[in-house]
Amino acid sequence: MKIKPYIPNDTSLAYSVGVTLDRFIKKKQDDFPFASGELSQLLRDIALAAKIVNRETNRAGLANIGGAFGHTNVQGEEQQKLDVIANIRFTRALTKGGEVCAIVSEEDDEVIDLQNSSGKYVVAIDPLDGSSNIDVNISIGTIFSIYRRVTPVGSPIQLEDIMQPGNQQVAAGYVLYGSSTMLVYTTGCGVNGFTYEQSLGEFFLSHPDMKAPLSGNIYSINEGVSNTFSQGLSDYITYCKSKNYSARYIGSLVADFHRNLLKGGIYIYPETKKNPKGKLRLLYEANALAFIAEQAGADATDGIQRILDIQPTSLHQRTPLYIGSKSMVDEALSFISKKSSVQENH
Ligand code: P6P
Repeated sequence: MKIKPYIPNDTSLAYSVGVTLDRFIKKKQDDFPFASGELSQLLRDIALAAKIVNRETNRAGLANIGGAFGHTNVQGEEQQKLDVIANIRFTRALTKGGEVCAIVSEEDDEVIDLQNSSGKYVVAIDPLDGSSNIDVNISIGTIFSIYRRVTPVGSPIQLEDIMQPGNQQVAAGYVLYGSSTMLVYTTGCGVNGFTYEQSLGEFFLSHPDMKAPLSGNIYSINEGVSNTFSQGLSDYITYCKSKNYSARYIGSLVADFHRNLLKGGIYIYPETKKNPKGKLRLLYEANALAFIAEQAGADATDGIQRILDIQPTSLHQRTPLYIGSKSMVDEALSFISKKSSVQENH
């Protein structure tokens, strides 16, 4: 019998479609000798829900699932229909996957206890951030953090399983439903981005080992409320203008964060009169993006301390957020701390 050697690089007839998310997760799992596969399964469950939410955001205008749901969430924000749908999709996928014991969601007032005490993991999620942009076809996103529960598997979940600082995350990521749909995540060994190929229903590795530029010339902030900025922050914005930086603010955190991660830049949501503790939520927005930022060589702070070191005290607590290229975050902090120290001395 003649055996013909396989020629792996024969792309003359059929180009390689690349590395699927599933294959990447499996390979990375093999890199951890003691990995048991539960986290891998959890990541697959999130990817499945992302594919479904992607389909629904793409057809929102056609399927009468755009617009307001008619309720307000615990944040006092008007829920969009897709907020509710996305929340159902991710909660259902994580429940059926069997790896999760509890979920903290922007869309639910209380912790969702999945009654699965054998689940090792806790997920904090913003199922659809920026959803007010859905009806005007601007990019929106999902943001998620994954923690290992700290109480014994098999026992009822406790608050300490939920209120963990961001430096305890085992994984974090976001899905960007934009001109293309991407899933970007980290498990603490760098950041990798996957682009969704609709025709095959698969995420393919498109941005391996993502690294943020150390600096940049893009600043993202809502200057419409600049009259309530601290003097230090106002001085920093003036500095950005003096350097001819570009102002880019989409009003969708995941979209602004993703662009700044690739091109270099800083996103700032400070304390404002309307949001005296900042607008963004620590558990399911700031922590996940801060983990990704630091894994990509960038920075994330609340203006005083590292986001990942903040000990949560309440489920939906908010935090000021300065996140992006390291040197730009340092620059911003230098203006803020200078002014605050001057004010303290008066
Ligand atoms: P503002 C969306 O509601 C969000 O949470 C982020 O995605 C976005 O960056 C920010 O709020 C926009 O808030 O107050 O500038 O409209």
